[in-house]
Amino acid sequence: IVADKRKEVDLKKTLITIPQLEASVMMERTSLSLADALRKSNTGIIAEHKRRSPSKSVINQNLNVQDVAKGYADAGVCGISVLTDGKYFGGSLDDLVLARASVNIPLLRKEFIIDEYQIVEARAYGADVILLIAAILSREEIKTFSETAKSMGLDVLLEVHNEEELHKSIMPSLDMLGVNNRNLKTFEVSLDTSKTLSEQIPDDFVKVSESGISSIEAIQGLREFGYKGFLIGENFMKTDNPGVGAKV
Ligand code: IGP
Repeated sequence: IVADKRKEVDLKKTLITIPQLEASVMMERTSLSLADALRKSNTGIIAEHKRRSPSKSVINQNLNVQDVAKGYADAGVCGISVLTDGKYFGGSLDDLVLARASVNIPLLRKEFIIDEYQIVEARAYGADVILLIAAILSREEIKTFSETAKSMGLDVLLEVHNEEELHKSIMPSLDMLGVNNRNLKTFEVSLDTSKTLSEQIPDDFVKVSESGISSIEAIQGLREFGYKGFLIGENFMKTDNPGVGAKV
């Protein structure tokens, strides 16, 4: 994936430069904080727009992103995660722009970020939050990328899957720490991943549990371990009306 992204970004840089992205009127928009929304919420749902995935192939190809985003917002979720990766998840930056045009709640650009260019792009296409994945970044990269994002008014969600990634990543420029319950190599999902790692996450970060969450009971169980945010995709997207499942 990282090699694909490298190629994709290098090509994009020749088509639209960073100064061109920075000239977008979207850059002047006041961004919305997902971390704040989660701190204030007593539900904590972050609902994801996800057409397909490497682990499950097709999830739902029949819906339009505006309807999905509106359905999620009407359900009262704290934020929406929009997959922008095309090759593996069938998403695009168009999805992000269309979601932005449809709702006024925090939007997370769900992407494999390996270059600062993608952070400027996230802001220019209407995102409020970026995801950084510890498994594909060095500590130095996490530091530069998160500081760049903060300087542009974006929140940062850092994703880890194990103790080593967590310890490598902890730094003040992160807002939220997400534990991915899905092992990105084997696709196996276990909510115990979140539960085991929770005590090692310092209290100043908003804790988010990601993937494989499919019931209220699961959410309640995770809350007992200090989680305030719950990133849910497939469980909502596999239905005809994702907003109904997201109702809180
Ligand atoms: C959502 P699920 O199991 O509810 O569809 O998972 C989200 O956590 C998952 O899509 C995800 C992801 C990622 C996708 C978590 N981290 C990194 C792509 C890249």
